[in-house]
Amino acid sequence: MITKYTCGKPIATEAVTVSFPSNDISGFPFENSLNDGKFTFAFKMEPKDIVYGLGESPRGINKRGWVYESYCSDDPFHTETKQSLYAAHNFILLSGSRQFGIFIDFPARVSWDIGYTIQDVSEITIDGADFDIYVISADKPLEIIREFRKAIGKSYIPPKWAFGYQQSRWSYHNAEAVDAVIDGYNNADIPLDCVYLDIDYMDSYKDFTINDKAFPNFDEYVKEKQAQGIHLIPIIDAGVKKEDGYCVYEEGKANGFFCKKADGENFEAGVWPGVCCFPDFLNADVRRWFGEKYKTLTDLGIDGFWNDMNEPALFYSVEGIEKALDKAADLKGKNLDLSGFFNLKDTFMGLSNAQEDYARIYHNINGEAVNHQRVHNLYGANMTKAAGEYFEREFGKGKILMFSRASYIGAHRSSGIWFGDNHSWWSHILLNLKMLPAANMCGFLYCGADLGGFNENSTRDLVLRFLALGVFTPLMRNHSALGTRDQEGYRFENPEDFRDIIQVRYRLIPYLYDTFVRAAENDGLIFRPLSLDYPDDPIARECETQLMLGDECMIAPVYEQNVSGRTVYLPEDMLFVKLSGERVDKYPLSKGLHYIEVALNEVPLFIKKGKQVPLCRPATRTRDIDREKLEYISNI
Ligand code: MIG
Repeated sequence: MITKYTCGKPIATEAVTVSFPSNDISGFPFENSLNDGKFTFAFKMEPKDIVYGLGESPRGINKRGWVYESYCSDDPFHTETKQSLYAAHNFILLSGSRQFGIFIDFPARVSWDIGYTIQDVSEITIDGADFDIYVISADKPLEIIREFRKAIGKSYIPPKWAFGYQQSRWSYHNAEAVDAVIDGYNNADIPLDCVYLDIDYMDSYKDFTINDKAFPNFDEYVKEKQAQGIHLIPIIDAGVKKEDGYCVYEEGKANGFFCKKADGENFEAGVWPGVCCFPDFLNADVRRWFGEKYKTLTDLGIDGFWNDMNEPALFYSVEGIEKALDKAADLKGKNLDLSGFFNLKDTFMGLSNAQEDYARIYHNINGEAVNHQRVHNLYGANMTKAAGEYFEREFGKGKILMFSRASYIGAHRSSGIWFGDNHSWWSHILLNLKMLPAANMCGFLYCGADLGGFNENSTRDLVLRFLALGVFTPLMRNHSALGTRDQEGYRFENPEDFRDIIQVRYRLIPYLYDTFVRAAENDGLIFRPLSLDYPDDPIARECETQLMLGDECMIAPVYEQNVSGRTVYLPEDMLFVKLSGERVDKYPLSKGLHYIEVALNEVPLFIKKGKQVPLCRPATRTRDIDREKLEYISNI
């Protein structure tokens, strides 16, 4: 059962698609208070209670013992001391001595102190007095999640080829670089379906343009790649370059489609193209206009996109950098003492994603000027909605691949997400794993992290271990940052190890795709914490390094360097399977703790009793997968 409580006049977020009767907030069943325009409520937790949720956020599957903040942030350091990442997924679920789910439909800041200040108390603060809260109750945690998911509408299903292996890098600067990637994979006989185009494919970082020196005859090139079974996936950034004569800028300016400042002038800030204006995605007319811009690329045969920098990320605002430069000019020739120096340094460091800049932005929502800080968490979600609505109108459902960096619940209906700029750190394998069930709870089924790690140099073994988890994530994309070590599979010695891992993915695609579609259709989870399936098993309840996958499997990736395996907990007897290329080794294991050996070219998988998992024949492109020729790994 879902009970909705309303306070004030909430801004419509369209997160919830079912209409529920509104109850006055005075009836809200948790201890609460409304002070200084902020609403706070609290609940007590018993020692064994688990708090799940918050989608793409730092730290564990069990969110207890930390304070999180819903505030979409462009932060490329995903350390455990962070409070927010790129998304605002305001759903939590308490399970244990009692159970309930809570969804806070509020697009500005929410702070979630889940036993940080006081260990057994959760205190949640909503930075405003206009919101809806949905309290969800049911007999079992999984039913609570299903109720919630029913309320927020069906998850996005991408095209089938989006389950193929994808290679990205910032950037493959030109057609030769892209071809070298495809050749590298072809020559090593490693499967591949997509190559990504990062910002450098554009002309001066202008959305919906092509640098035709780097990619001459782009439309023919796209078709040539398609004939090779390769999809090119260009990036689209939120900021639109301010440049006279650039049609997107000119149209946006002429129609008043950009975000404004209080004085009615366009808000301007620097991102990759230099000074940019920002489409007002909170406005339906703007969404329609911007969504149709994608046609420029779909007309050329492009059928996949990733939307970036849509928190929105701001390197500096025009006002901010002027102030900083003035300050520096004032100091010229003066003897800077220590505090003067640090103050100057902080002034420049603080230019990016500055709160005072966000506070300067205004949206036009149905004719009303709304300050950005009130709707911050909807910006990226609505950018993605703009494109999603266009794709659905033009092509129907499920034809175009799209995923976004920033998101809010509701965006899961039109797009997937990726987990942003992680690091080539071993700890980020587990961070990736922990986000999966939480993202699923919030409706985001098509998701994944940058495999191999985005920032800093990766190593061969890290890429292989990361990929062995990525074999199971709907988005299986290797991506890395400018200036870091190359990490495409064929770049390392013995590329056949990469083939062994990625081939396993292709053999599993019929199974993974069906599991995905079933979860999307039934409002279910692809990935579940063990505790949801084995609530009475104390070891399963605390497991943070393994996940249940579909109705059949459990996964347990190796996540440390220089180890030949890991300890795994089986909550029941299972068949342990090592998959490597065409090889399938099976070891029946009993309930309990086991040390399993897993080589760098092997993917560990566990199959429950009474279940079987289909494997198709190996293929190098998804289009070559033959769903009729299946063999089964059976534990019946
Ligand atoms: O400021 O487009 O998260 O995946 O490669 C960095 C360049 C901008 C951030 C994205 C990343 C992408 C990068 N972008």
